[in-house]
Parts: sequence; C-alpha cells; structure tokens
Amino acid sequence: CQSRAHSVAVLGAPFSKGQKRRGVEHGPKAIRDAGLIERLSTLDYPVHDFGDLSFQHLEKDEPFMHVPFPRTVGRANKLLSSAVSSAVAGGHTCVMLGGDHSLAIGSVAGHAQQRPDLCLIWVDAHADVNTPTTSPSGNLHGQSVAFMLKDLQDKMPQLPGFSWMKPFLAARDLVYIGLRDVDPGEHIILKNLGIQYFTMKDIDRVGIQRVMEETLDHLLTRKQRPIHLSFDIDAFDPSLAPATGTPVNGGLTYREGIYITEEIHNTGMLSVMDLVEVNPVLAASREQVESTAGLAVDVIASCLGQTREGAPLPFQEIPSAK
Ligand code: B3U
Ligand code: MN
Ligand code: MN
Repeated sequence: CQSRAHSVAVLGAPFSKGQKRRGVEHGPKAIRDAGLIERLSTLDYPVHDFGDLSFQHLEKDEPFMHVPFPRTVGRANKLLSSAVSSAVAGGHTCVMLGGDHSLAIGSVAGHAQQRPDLCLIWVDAHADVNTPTTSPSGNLHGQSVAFMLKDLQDKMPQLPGFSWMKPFLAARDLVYIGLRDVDPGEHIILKNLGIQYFTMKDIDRVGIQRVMEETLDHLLTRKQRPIHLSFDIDAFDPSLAPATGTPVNGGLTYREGIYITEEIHNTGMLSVMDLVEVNPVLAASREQVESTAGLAVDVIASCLGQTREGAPLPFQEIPSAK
C-alpha cells in the first residue's frame, strides 16, 4: 500500500506552554529512549530523525484574557508548521513527537499548507475545541482544534502570536475518537457544527471495528485524501498511560488503540501523525514512564505498518534448511 513507498521523518517538539504543568517537554526524549527509531528501522522504509526543534523562550508574554503564554505558543507553532510543511514537501510521512497538544495547531497547519484536502482524526479523551471564551482552564492545549476550524472563525478572538495562521479545516473533515471529558462549551460546538465524534460510550456500544468503519467512511468515501492523525496518549486508559498531564478513567484498551492505528495504516493515506502529552515527570515511577513511552512507540509503529499478524520482512519466502 501507498505509505510503504514513503520515507518517514521524525520531528521532536519539546514544548509545554500550551498548559501549566511541567515535564511534557521531555516527551520526545522519553519516546526516543523507549526505542522509537530502532523500532521504525525494522519496518521497510528509510527513517530520517530530524532531531528536536528548539523553541524560543519569550521574556514578556502577558496572558490574553485567562489564556497563558499566547505569544510563546503562537511562535512555537509557527516554527513547527514550517518544519512539518517542509517534511511533507520533501516526500516524507511525518511523525511529530510532543510536547503538549497545542502543537497540533502548527502540525496540522503545516500539513494543510502542502495538502489542503487533508482530513483529521483526533484520538483523545478531550475534544480540545474550547475557544478562549469557553475554556475553563485557559490552556491552549485544550483549544487547538478551535484555531483550525473555519466554522468557528467568528467565535475566535485574534490572539497575539497567531497572526501567521488562518483557519483551514471544515467541520465535516474531522472525526474524534475516545472522548470522555468534554466541557459544556465544547459540547455545544460539537453539536452546532455537526462534528462526527465517537465517545468511549460509543465504543462500548458498537465496538471499535464499527467506529473505525464509520470514521473512514465519513472521511474517505467521497475521495481518497491525506490523513492527519493527532493522537493524544491520554486517549488510553490511565492504567496503560499513567505518565500524562490530564488522565481520565475509562479510556481505550491497548487492543482498541492498536486497532485504530492498524486501520489507519491500512488506508495507505496516513500523511502526518502527532503523538502528544507523554509527560515523564508526572509518572510515579520509572516503570510508568517506560510503559507510557513504550505504548507511544507501539502506536507509532502500528501507524507505520507494524502488524500483529507479523511483518513479512526480512523473509520473502520460507528459508530453506541450509
Ligand atoms: N477540556 C479541559 C481539559 C483538557 C483539555 N485537554 C487536556 N485537558 N489535556 C481544558 O482545559 O480545555
Ligand atoms: Mn489533547
Ligand atoms: Mn487529552
């Protein structure tokens, strides 16, 4: 299938100012330490590790309303969007390692610069679609999608740091999977815009197989087009992914998570993915860091073609006895 022909670019984004807890900037290192590059090199395409971006620290960055660090977040995302745009233009399938989920603003925007017809699959306990006005926390990692949606344009104030971008995504080109902690303002947005979403309750009711069938039908039936997968590790149950900033009980099982990524790989249309919100500092132990980061590696490898059935490489046929 199509994504096999591509090379993979890995891009680290050690950034945490989309929320107030420290540690999520160490996500890229934790995921690399869990063996990401080695694992991807067992799959059958070239892997280019582009290293980590370095984000500037801004001395003066007053809150906008109750939104902290708007200029810092805006500038980091501007930098990330150019990096993702270049990687996609260079013919790579791009893997962005966060960092907090505000980074999806730059990642999806940079992807859209090259592939304006992309669609977005958002796997998360949270909808991250608050506007600065509806947000209970003010944190920008809970508002990423609101910056992207054309349909929310008239509800978004102009934040300092974000003049480089314009909303580019239609509500019908987005599907959520795994929701279980949605704020009241977000719920109204999901309903008013008619966004397709599957909560954990939907997964309980119809099963992950049907959820994926409906997700891909919704996004790909009319035409084949590039997929952006934005995967927040807190979509998983906290028993599997404890090292994250805002764990919510009742999340995806390991098998549900991997089923999602296997099905996305099978479309052959995955173009960019984000793996965000791994926070090694918030873990209670080393084991928790390793299990959360190891899970992130499994998710990424599965998106890129690692199968539970077993990959055919390095054998094309059964080796003879001698
Ligand atoms: N919806 C809440 C909480 C939250 C969103 N994303 C995360 N937490 N990780 C908010 O702050 O907008
Ligand atoms: Mn998120
Ligand atoms: Mn989340």
